[in-house]
Amino acid sequence: MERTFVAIKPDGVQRGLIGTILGRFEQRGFRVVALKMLTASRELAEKHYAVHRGKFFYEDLVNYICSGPVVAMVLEGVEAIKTVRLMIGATRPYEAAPGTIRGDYALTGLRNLVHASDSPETAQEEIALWFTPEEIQSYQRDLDRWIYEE
Ligand code: FUP
Repeated sequence: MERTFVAIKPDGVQRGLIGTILGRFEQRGFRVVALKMLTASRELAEKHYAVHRGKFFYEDLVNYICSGPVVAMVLEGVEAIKTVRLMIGATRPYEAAPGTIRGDYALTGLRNLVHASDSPETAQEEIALWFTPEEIQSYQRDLDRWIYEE
């Protein structure tokens, strides 16, 4: 099993898409093992987007992620990192395939609704940045045997 970090960004919360976005991941079969709403501090946002520091869109990006409450979560499942990235779609929503979250609900760059870790290394870093170990639950569900082969 793999864990990945996902955040519904402020536009997703404002547009009333928390349930829709979370529901897609649940319906796909992922286990939600951590979940909280918070408004990211500038310090948290700068750490989260450290890789983009110095790029032309960095300031706007940090301001955007801090602009209102976000819903942060950790999802668990087989190939979670890759599969969740495929589910959210291309970074630029106008290039995101229909059927993806961005491709179905978003149109432009800095209103792309959702973030998801893009590699095992970033997943580990982002989970540790946004959650304490105590905030993450390990559990089994009876229905997992209908999602995963024995
Ligand atoms: P993603 O992982 O798909 O969210 O994409 P990145 O981590 O590469 O980018 C993070 C955010 O930066 C995106 F959500 C949107 C913004 N961005 C731009 O505004 N312009 C760019 O050229 C690249 C990223």
